[in-house]
Amino acid sequence: MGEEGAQRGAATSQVNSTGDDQKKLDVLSDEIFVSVLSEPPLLARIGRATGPAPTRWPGSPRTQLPLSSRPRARRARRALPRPPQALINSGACAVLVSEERDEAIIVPEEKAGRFCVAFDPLDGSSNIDCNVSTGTIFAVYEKKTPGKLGSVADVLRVGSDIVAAGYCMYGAATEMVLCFKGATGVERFTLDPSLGEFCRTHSGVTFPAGGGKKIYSCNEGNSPYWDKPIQDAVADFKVKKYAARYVGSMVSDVHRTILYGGIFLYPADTKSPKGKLRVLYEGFPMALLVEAAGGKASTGMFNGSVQRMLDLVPTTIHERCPVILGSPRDVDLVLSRYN
Ligand code: AFP
Repeated sequence: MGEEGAQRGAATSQVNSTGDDQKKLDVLSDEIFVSVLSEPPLLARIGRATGPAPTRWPGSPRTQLPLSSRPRARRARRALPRPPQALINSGACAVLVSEERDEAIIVPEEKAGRFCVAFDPLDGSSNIDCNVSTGTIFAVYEKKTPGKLGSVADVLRVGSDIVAAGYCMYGAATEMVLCFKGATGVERFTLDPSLGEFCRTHSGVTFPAGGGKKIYSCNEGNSPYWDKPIQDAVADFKVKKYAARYVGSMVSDVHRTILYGGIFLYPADTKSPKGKLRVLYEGFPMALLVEAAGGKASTGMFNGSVQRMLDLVPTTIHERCPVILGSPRDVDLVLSRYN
């Protein structure tokens, strides 16, 4: 990133809608994401693909997707339309929820489209300054409220209503992973910077058979505050000689979990009874992807019961929830501790 990149990583001296420190790159990513959503092709493709039971990403193996390639990002930064204007011109979106904005963006009726998108434009941004991988996470809903105008009710609904979800990971390569509701396996795309396009590299990706590598991934510094079943389950993993791996960027930790196997946990604790991660743009999209890949996603004990993540119904757009996801082998081990 160099000096300019380091400056973009610098904090804005503000906190975002969920109380986290906000970096300049958080704000820039939010603006780019909203700007990109002003261009209909991606959502139009999703629209074509979301029939009654979408299971496959449409198109050829070399699928062009207009997400944040670097040239595009630079163009967007130079001539960035103000977000409401971009949405007015889109025709694709009815409601947008961003981690970086307190309120949902409701697209004016005359330009409102069919989809609602909740996104964390730059997840893991506390890792920017030390050059550790970050990502973007998003979930797509179909608008359900009658009439043209959307409302927050279009995203405050059960997680299993999501029609598509995905993330981008900004690591050694820029990768994008997507799935549709009902899919078997997730689709992997890698950015080819020479083309400025994402090229599909793997289709129908699932967890390794049998659960894969024995890896548990959590912020163990919080362990004194966890409930006993979580403490006992993590102790079990150690007895079973699991390796600990924790990046602290959810995209990176979940990506590794899907590809290698194991489990990722950010459970509730006595300091944060609702957990840390956000339902709409962290918990739900990752749960849809993990389930599509043949894994499981649970809240652990939350509001008095152990729940499947996608059965939650959020009541506010920036709500948090505990997250326990990964291979069935390992998630079941954790959940068995609640029996
Ligand atoms: P930031 O975007 O503030 O870096 O938060 C990242 C995150 O939401 C998620 O990506 C990580 O899994 C989790 O928080 C890490 O939280 P801890 O720093 O408390 O372990």
